[in-house]
Amino acid sequence: MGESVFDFLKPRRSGGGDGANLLANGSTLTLALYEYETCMFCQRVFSAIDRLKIQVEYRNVHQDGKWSADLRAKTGMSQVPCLAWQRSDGTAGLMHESLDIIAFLEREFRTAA
Ligand SMILES: N[C@@H](CCC(=O)N[C@@H](CS)C(=O)NCC(=O)O)C(=O)O
Repeated sequence: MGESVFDFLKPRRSGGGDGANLLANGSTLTLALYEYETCMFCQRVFSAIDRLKIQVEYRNVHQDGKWSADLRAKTGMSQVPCLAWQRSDGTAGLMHESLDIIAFLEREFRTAA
């Protein structure tokens, strides 16, 4: 999508990249967030990502039909935000609900800094 004069309305974003985060114990936690910009529940997750300074791969379901199809196939729902997480020990999961996602991120990263 190109730049717009309304870009100043978009929430500030940090993170990005491949979503890989090195934890204090040496393991890796890789994160991807199914989202879209104007979803207020997504915005509070964006704020937590910014505050915790973590890496998250963004999967915008409005910009790329691949991600909306992927979300529906994996969860049977189209609700965002949805966090996909994967640990280097092979465990993985998917999580809906912005407040649950923020609590998960705070648990994982509050002590990592
Ligand atoms: N309680 C949820 C609400 C999420 C929600 O309502 N998301 C809306 C977008 S703002 C959505 O995905 N609606 C479409 C759907 O549920 O299929 C949360 O806090 O994450």
